[in-house]
Amino acid sequence: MRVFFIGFGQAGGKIVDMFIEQDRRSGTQSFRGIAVNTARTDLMGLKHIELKDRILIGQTVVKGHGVGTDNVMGAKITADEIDSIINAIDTRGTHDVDAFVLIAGLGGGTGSGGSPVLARHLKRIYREPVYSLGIIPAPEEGRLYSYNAARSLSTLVNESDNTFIFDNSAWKNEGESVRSAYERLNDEIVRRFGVLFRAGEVGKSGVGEMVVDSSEIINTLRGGGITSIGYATSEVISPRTKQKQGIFGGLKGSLKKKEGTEEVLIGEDKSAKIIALVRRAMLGRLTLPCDYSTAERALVLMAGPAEEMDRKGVEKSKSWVEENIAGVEVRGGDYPVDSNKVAAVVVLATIGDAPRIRELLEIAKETKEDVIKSKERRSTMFDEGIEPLFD
Ligand SMILES: Nc1nc2c(ncn2[C@@H]2O[C@H](COP(=O)(O)OP(=O)(O)OP(=O)(O)O)[C@@H](O)[C@H]2O)c(=O)[nH]1
Ligand SMILES: [Mg+2]
Repeated sequence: MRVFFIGFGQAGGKIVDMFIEQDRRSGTQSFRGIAVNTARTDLMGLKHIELKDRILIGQTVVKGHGVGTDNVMGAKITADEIDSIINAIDTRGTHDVDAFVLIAGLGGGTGSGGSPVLARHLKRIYREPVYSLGIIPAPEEGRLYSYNAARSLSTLVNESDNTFIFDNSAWKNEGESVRSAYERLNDEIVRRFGVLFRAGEVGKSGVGEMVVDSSEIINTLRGGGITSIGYATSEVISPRTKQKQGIFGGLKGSLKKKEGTEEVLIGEDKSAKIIALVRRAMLGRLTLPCDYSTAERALVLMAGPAEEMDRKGVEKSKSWVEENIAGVEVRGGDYPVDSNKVAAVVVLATIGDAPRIRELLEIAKETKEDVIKSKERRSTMFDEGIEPLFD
């Protein structure tokens, strides 16, 4: 799908920078991206987003030094300078875009406050869906970050067509600080969402067995609310590689390769392998740990060498996912990429329960006692009455 990314704040900018790099490397040219920030040094630190696509806002207020975790100020600056942000987006071209994706760390000031404001305006102006990818802070970052994230999130979910969540605390290792883990976490984010967002684009590796186009992604996300993503990969020994290596001749269809504790089969066991991979993706660590059985819709995506793709495998995986989620709408497909791995992504759309979201909202409620009821909500998860960032 053709995605226009907007990285808001430092985390958002860095992640969009990586998506742009990934897109250049893969040669699909399906991504376009800009970074918006109140801090000049953060923008200067980016590597792949062109200089003209790095937009500094709030210069008259904070002189390029950032808003220092004040997300109300982040929201205000964004609202005041919304015309120049929209203008920058327009200038980059939006006619061939399938969706906008806003990315921000929700615990700070700029991205946390600014992304819901921008989502609201983009939705008013463009017909294409506006999705957000919100990164939620780990508890160790402190209550202020959780409070910021909870307020931003409830507003963001209302303003976006769907909100993907990545939970930093679920992804950092025991004993590792969140900060030192950023690079690794960003890599995990871009790998997963890269498989999802590149779906439907025809690369140099050709078309899939069961083509999935952007409308299927859009329909999966139609319910709004919060969405979590599962991902798993396995190595392949493709016939091509075998020939090249010249040592596996004659074993086609029965060759096995050990990957971790799992035996990976090729040849006639293609569909069994795909089902196993999809199960691992959905039952493993999700971007937002949640009860998958509460998901309203799902999308199963496979990416890998063309000879590894299998329609039956995708169909069977879809049925398995359908048996395990609340809703009955499960879509699926595959697309070839030039890789020595097969990747499966399971999109669990519009989930009904996630412990970390509840916890975040609880912290925010305790932190702010004079809570007011938010007027309009899409997600039942926000029935806790957290004060929104703006009305
Ligand atoms: N996964 C990940 N999370 C990050 C990264 N950088 C920051 N975060 C998270 O995002 C939150 C917000 O941080 P920033 O993106 O630096 O904040 P900002 O939007 O620039 O806002 P201000 O600096 O306060 O103006 C932090 O509390 C972290 O939870 C990163 O590189 N990767
Ligand atoms: Mg910053």
